[in-house]
Amino acid sequence: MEAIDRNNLDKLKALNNKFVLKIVIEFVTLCKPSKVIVITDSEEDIAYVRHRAVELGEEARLKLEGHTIHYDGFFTMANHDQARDKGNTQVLVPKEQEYSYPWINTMEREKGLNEIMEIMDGCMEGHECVIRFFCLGPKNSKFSILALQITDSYYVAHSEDLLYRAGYEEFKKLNGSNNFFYFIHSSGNLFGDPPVTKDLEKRRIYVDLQERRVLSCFNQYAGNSVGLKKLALRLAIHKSNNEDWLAEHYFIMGVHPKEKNRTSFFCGAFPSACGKTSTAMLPGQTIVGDDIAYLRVWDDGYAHTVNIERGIFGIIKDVNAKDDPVIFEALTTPRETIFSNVLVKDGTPYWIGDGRLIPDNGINFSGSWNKDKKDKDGRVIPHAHPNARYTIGIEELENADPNLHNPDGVPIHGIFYGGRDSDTMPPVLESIDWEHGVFLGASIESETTSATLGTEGVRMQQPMANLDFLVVSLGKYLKNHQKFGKRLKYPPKVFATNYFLKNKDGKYLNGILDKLIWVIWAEGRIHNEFEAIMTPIGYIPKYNDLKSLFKQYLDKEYKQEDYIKQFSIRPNKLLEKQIRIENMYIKEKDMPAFFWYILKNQRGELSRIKDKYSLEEISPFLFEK
Ligand code: OXD
Ligand code: MN
Repeated sequence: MEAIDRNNLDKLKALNNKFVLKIVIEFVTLCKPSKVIVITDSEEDIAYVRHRAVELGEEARLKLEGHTIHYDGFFTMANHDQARDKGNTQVLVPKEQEYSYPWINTMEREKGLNEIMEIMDGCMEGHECVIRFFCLGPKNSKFSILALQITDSYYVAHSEDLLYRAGYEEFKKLNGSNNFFYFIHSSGNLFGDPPVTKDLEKRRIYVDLQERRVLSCFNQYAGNSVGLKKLALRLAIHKSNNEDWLAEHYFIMGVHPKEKNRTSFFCGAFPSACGKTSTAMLPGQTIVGDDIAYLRVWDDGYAHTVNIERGIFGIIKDVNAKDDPVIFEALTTPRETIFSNVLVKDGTPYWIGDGRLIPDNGINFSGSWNKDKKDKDGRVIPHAHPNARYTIGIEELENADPNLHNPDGVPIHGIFYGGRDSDTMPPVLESIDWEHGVFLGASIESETTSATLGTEGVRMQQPMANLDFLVVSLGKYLKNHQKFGKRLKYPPKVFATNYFLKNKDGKYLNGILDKLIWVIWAEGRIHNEFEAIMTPIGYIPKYNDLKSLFKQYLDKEYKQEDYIKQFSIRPNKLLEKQIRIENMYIKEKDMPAFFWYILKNQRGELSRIKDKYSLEEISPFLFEK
């Protein structure tokens, strides 16, 4: 270990943890970096990370103070490192389990480890390797899990400072135990200026449940490289499903209805790029988290939750002064912010849908760019990538909720499940009870987006928007949800939302800010303030309540004809959906019985109303008693 000097070694030794030392020795020996830098929680060490990210060219300074730009690898619009790589993400399992999870990429552990260790042999040659310590969740909290990150990317290390709580001092409190997750990441061979991953064909993300670690190499995109984000979510799902809590792809927000002097807390799961961050950021509300939450049964009878992060790695598309005023303001004023994969001209970042005039040329994720630029396959290169991102601390935002670091988390009153669904589900729907809520979450469908590699616009099942990260069988996962709710005296009310319903001409039936109304209506339902209409798929709002909420919150006249279009029940579309859901879940071996019971009942009810009305769309008024 000549790569580590005395000072850095002392920092490691001060932790008094032989497991940390063993991991560092194993991976430094394998990856062969030229130097090892250990980062503590000190201001000086953290400033060093920020400084090196720029000095090494992984980030470049922009015009506004604190703003930097980072680029991930790009060859063509179809071959790049600008999104999560689901295909090369594998869960390593014992041989006999390899084919038992129909929805999860699994690989035999020994085989996977041999393969990735070979790829990682020497992958950090000529690079510095940074050792980082973080705390997933607030400090001194029952929820939290410590995490060790080893990476040769200062961009990854810097992003983690914005996104997670420092944990070097917390590691000391472990008293030598191995009760932590760990992540090894390398960008692999780099080329160009800025330096990006060259050999994308060697990109691998292997989740080793047995050792509570994830090995990730030959990539830079944060969804693949930042261990504490989606890689830790996978480890947490494994742990929580073998214990008695939940690890979810949830935002957490405080909802503050006007003139009521109260706050209700909601979680929400939406597949990537389906309105998750913008729901958590709705004007007038507060944000606790926008991506990942741990939930526990609390002794006040509620489920409590914490944001395991303290920052946002958000999609920067259609963020403009009108539709996303809070984020737009934060991103256009000086503060520590990393932009990735956007267009830069004269030190100013531009992204898709920012409401500004797009410059004709500049630097973007494809290098030097002009508006006619095409890739090798003849595909037009947009000025910014549709999955371009910003990384920022939540406390930088004026709507940060004061409970962000509360070790007890916040009580959850409601949960939203939403997808990108152009023709099936109404904009908001309330479940009948907890189990029906689990069913609603389990039956989210969504059209694919640019947040993952592959074709966009394909309808996919997205249970709890967590399928990409599942490492246990869906049946086990749903049973864990069911049991969790049963243990609560006050289970949250569950709502399904759909912001993407379209008319026959492909035009959206809702305005971007209308989601505020669905959220406020749901909050009112928690407090028994609105009546609702029972339909075969759950409760929907009454027209008059929405009409006054639209007026009060958006100063908008909500027309009855719009309500009818949005909230009509579509029996044929819904019956088709039921078949798709059945086809998916039938492949699972250990499904909970309640799921099939609800599916069967709904199918019966939908067939009944289909025969009764013989209509493609049944007006909500026909369900009103
Ligand atoms: C994300 C994602 O970045 O889910 O949050 O892809
Ligand atoms: Mn996410």
